[in-house]
Amino acid sequence: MREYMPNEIEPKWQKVWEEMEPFKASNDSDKPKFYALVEFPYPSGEGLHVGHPRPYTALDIVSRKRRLEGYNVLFPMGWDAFGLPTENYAIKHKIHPRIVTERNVARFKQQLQSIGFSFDWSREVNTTDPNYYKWTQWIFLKLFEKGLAYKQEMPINWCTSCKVGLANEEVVNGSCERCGGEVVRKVKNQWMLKITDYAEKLIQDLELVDYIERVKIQQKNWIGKSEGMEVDFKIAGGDDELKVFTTRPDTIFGATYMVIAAEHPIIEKYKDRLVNLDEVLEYKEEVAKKSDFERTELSKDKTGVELKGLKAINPATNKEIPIWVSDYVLITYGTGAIMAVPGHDDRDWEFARKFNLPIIEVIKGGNVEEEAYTDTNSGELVNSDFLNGLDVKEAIEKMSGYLEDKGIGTRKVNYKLRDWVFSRQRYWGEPIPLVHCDKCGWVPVSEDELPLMLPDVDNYEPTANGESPLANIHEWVHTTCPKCGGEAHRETDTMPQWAGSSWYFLRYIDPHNNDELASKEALEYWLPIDWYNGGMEHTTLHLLYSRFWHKFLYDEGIVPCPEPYAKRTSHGMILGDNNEKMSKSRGNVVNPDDIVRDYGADTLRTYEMFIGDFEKSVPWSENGVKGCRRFLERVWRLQDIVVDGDEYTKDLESNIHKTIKKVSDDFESLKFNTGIAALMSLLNDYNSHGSITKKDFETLLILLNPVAPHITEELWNVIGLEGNLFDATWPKYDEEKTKDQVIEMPIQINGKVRGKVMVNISDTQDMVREKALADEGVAKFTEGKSIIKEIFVMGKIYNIVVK
Ligand code: ANZ
Ligand code: ZN
Repeated sequence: MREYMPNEIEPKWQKVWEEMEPFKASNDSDKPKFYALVEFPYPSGEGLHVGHPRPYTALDIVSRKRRLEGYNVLFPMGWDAFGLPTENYAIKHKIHPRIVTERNVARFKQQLQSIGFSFDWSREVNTTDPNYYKWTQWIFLKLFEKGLAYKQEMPINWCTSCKVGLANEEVVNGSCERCGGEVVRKVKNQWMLKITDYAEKLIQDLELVDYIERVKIQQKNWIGKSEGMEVDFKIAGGDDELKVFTTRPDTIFGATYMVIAAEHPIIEKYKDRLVNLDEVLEYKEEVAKKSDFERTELSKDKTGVELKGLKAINPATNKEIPIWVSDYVLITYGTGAIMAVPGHDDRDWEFARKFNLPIIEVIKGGNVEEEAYTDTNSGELVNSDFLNGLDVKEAIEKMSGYLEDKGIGTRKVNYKLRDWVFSRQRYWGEPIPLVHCDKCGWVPVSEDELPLMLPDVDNYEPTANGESPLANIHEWVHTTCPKCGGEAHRETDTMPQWAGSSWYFLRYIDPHNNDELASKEALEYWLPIDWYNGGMEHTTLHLLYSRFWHKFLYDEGIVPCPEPYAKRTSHGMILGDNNEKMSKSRGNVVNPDDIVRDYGADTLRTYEMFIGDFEKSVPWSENGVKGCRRFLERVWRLQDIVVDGDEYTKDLESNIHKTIKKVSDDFESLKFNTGIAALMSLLNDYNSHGSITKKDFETLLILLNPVAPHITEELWNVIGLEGNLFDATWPKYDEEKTKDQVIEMPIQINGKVRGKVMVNISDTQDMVREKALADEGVAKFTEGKSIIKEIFVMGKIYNIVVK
């Protein structure tokens, strides 16, 4: 027997796969289809991380298994290659981002191939390829045509270090998700996508898909549907109202003051009446520097200024109440103004305490002198005139009706979801294919001019005034209006990185199509994606954005189904061996190349799947890697005990059937670790038996193949099985043979359990009776008596009635 040498056999098989293309998906096949998708990576300069292969191996396992089961499988890979890190690297090292991207892609690809994933490389896509981004631009133009892309002056999250606008989703704890830099508010003219038009559908259609629960919950929370009322509060001595959004109209008798956002237009409007205008404006300036996160942080000390000289009237009590401006009310939600109910809202309570504002209890249950009483989904109304004595639900209804009747309230549904800030003032992104003409306004570049190529520049730095570097290329910016032929200039902002990943799964379906984003037939054949696995960190960004684009394309009749992903699962992170997130600075990063070199790709794959519960975060362990390598070595040595025979060994048969069943089920339900454990246990059975037939070995090889494809292909050849394993058929199991053969069965006499006997499930009732009556405990109750009735269900119940 040769030694097990993964460094020899792995490249050999990778070459065979490359040449014979067994993993190539066909767009024209009678087989059932299976489309498995993993998130395509951002090809960073750091190369692959051991976190990457975890989800990839998981769906590689499912894909390989499904192919052996007779499916036409599409399991593609590509590159999400536009974006800041590449651009920043390019700026620093003065290398064109295109070159940087090429290098990084080449390295990533080589790494992925060395791990032996069964991707269909003939369908590789790259978001920075003009033949790809042509269609990203095309989709954008469709959105523009339908009024779903618009330009607006708006306060955006501005990263002071990247000098770029960020979507809400890219701001984490008040800092830039990418660089950790400080994020402030800045008013800029930005392209926006109206994802909010799809807010309701994005919630409703979660009913249509099979996503793991935590993904559904996160999506719903992010969209943040909230049902309430808009209520007008009159400005005292004016003919104006201040409109608030509240989910709790029942608490209105407890509204002792109002709060508006610092950006609320009422400040400007009533500036002549404000006796402390300077103070208000100063506060406003202070607030402008803060991010939403800082403003709304619960624990932070409340700040604010009263609008002196202005009062509002509570429409329930008809009393005058003060109006304050504070940063805890956001201009971007509801109406940018609230009625404050300090008795039952924590933030209002803290604010009221700090500024000595009255606190009134309107729902019984707590002590509002001590803290806000917020356990108010139900409860009895007090201090609330005609609502007194009602329960919360009745009070909400009654007050809503009352306000509607008076014409000062309307029911309103609000969503936390904001429109998507779609422009970036950066170089390395898709140019937005629009032209501005003084006469015609924003005009789309004509479709046959797509792709609108990203021009070459010498300098990718964002300009000091925050404009995109493209703004500096005079000859590119100046153009003619596609509509009137007059002088015009191009939009110089580019699209965010999320653009290319919002539809990449469609391009895989028909990646070389020059006339359409993908052909209708191909889309109809492959969609929806049967299984998409990706990180939890993408639940609120990429997953939502791509569902939105897909829904839009569905409404446009371009794709055949309303949801792109029939199923979504998510994996846990792989942590460093010290249980902390892997990072360069912590010095706990494991490079998959090293594992492949020292142990082999099959060991890396097996370990990544055996490491623990797929859905949980788990620490890396070098010992665990070694254990997996030993397992594969033992599989390798099985070749020594193989004897001829195309039947299962009798003594092993039941365990083989059980293992087929277990592995088949586990590989489909994220339980890769227990599936592998079952294979390890079968290996032990084989070894204890001392010899195995070719058939026994063959089944083990097929079952292990999706996890460790190289060693199993090699062994298949070594023992002289026909053809290649990749052409084999996934084994079937016989349900009967998976059942435990010998079981313990309780024996009842006159309804009471008096003993237990071991029976074989193929035993007849007569055989079991014989065993039962021979049992000492049972015999005590049957001796000298006669049997008058028996109830017998194999494996479940045996009751003997005696007299
Ligand atoms: C009175 C009230 C009484 C409220 C009470 C809550 C509890 P959700 O569920 O998240 O939609 N609110 C409205 N607009 C706001 C803004 N722009 N910035 C900050 N807070 C705002 O929350 C709705 C509640 O958040 C609204 O209902 C309002 O306070 C506040 F016992 O009105 B409530
Ligand atoms: Zn024009």
